[in-house]
Amino acid sequence: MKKILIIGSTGQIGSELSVRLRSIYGDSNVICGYYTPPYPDGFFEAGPAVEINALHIEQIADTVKQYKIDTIYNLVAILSATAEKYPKLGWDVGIGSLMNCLDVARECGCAVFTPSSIGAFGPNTPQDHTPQDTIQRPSTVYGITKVLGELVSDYYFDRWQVDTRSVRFPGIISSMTLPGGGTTDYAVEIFYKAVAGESFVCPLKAGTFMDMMYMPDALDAAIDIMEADPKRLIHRNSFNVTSMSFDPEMIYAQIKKYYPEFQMIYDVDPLKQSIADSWPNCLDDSCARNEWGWKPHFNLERTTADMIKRLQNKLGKK
Ligand code: AKB
Repeated sequence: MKKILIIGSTGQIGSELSVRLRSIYGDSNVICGYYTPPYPDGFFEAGPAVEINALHIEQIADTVKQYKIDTIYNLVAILSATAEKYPKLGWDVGIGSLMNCLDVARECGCAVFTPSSIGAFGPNTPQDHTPQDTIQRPSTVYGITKVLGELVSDYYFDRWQVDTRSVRFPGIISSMTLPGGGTTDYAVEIFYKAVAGESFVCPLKAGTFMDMMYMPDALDAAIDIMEADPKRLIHRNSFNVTSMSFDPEMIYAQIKKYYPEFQMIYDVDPLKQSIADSWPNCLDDSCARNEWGWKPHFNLERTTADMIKRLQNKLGKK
């Protein structure tokens, strides 16, 4: 049975990944490293939790040794738009947490998952059906940290056989914990506004296409890549994965099927728009499909139906 440490377990992905991993490997085999509040409801009752500042390597090392951890999920990052406002913070947090995890993993024999992102691509990357192996010259500090993360993770595998694996996540849509500071966050916020009966101010222009994924598929991707047969992996860091690609008009039209009165207006945020314009419209994820059987289950229609049902319950709107 795996013994897993999640660092950054209270964020958008971590708060749901911890629940899913515990359902597979057992509550006591998944240790949640936390640092930044707010903490999800019932967080401290659900299983072992340890305060970890990912920039302090000894805190990671002590926890790994105490709990005999064999797999680290490193989910610590400052997302793209916030990192553009605070580039030094974006760099320090993204690279500091990654290097600490890799060094502890090397010493203690752990596998490491650190998500990459569509942000690892840039304005010179082919925008449609973006290949697995292509130009990666991002124009954001977040993207630079992600490219470095991919390269250094492959380096630790090639040089010291640290079992590093990862995926390039698109925007993730979810109902439990809000994302913060990302360029794709609008695709979550729009649902909250619709269900609350408010109008939505969209920060991106109509026609801005980006890859997206519903949380259950993102959890499958993070778990399946770590369970994949290493003999089948030609790539490691990181695999293109996607479930859908849409622009603001398409998600608005889907939500209007449930809330015909819902209104969306545009007030473009130049920073977010320039980041989104530098990212792909839609990825080619055939390497992930061929090398470890990646297959998403949620398209825009299914995501919309499930998000609305969950947010109606959460916000007491039905
Ligand atoms: C962001 O928008 O910064 C993230 C991402 C796509 O990596 N959601």
